[in-house]
Amino acid sequence: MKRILNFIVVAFFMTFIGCTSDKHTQEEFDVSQYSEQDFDRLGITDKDHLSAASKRALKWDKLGNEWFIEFEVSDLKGDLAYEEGVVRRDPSALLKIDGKYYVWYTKSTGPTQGFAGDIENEKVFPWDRCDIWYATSEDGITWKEEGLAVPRGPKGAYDDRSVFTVEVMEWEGTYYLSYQTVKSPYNVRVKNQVGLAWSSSPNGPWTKSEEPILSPADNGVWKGTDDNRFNVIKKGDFDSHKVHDPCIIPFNGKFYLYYKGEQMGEEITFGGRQIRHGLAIADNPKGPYVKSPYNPISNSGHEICVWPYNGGVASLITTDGPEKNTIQWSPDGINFSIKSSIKGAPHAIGLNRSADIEKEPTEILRWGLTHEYMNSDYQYIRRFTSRRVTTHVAIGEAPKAK
Ligand code: AAL
Repeated sequence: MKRILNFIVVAFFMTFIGCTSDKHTQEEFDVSQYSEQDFDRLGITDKDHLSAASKRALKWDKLGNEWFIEFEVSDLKGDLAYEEGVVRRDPSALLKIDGKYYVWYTKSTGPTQGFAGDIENEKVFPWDRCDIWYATSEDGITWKEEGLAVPRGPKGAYDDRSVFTVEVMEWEGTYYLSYQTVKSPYNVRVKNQVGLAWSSSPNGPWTKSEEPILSPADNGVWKGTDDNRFNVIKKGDFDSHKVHDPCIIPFNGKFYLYYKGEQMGEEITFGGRQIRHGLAIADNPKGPYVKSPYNPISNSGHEICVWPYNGGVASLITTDGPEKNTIQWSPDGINFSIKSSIKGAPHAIGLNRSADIEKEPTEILRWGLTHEYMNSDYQYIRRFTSRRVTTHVAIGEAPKAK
């Protein structure tokens, strides 16, 4: 008897839950806020049976296509053309100063040996044993390498092994370079930090911060003492191993430092490497930068590519994670949502900060710099252009009447 009673109670609850959840999803979606024209344009004729896809389509902000673009990549000329034996990669944003474009980038020479050999004397990555160099151009195509901007620090300093992957910001007449730093020895488990340098001229001289302005979270626990980054007892925050790709932009009266986090015990999951983006905010360009409690602010992406747009911040998400190859926007610089998907974007983009950014959402992406792998030893800087996709007509077909 007791068993029968139990069965009736469970069955009742199941039916109840089933009904309410169905009712709930129907109720949640208010069709009255959409016009007949919206339904017609989306090809939805049965409003009582809306699929999840139809609901998403109806909720889409605006049925425009101004966030959708395609990219092309081409060679640069002059000193930034590919050079045998030289690594030039991860270009910063471009600043236009007195009629010339300026770019900063990672530079080193020689091949990469990796971690298996003599890490004290060899190069473990193409971005190991690097310094930050800069170049100028009048047209963005032919570049002149001007020289060293920020070198590695002296032995024992937090940046004594490599300084690389730089971004630039100009604020009230001062130029700020933020970049990754590694202290020797460059083993697999070494933590990567972020440094800052500033100058009143884009040509330097640069003053470096005495301490890093951002460091990995300290709450992961390695397992064992082997130099293996996959073996952990506890992974810790999304940025427990490395803070990378710093990019500072002035936003809402503060300074927003976006960065890529790498986690201890990284796995391949959720559409790629466990790469997420974080944010740290400061009142002054030199910091202190405080990590946002909302981190991570993206579960996808790789190199940071962010720009202010329409009172918020836009972000191009590439390479890793379930939302790779999308452009996203957030009204507050923290809560991003997808605006478009793209076929695939150039990596490590250096944005043209002199673009008329409010003209349209992707105006800043009309052209800029990127890097490409000639091979695993050598990378070089190239140019990208992008265009909006506005028509799809067959040869000889008349376009839509205006
Ligand atoms: C890049 C960046 C960081 C990584 C490496 C060099 O494109 O994400 O800089 O450390 O690859």
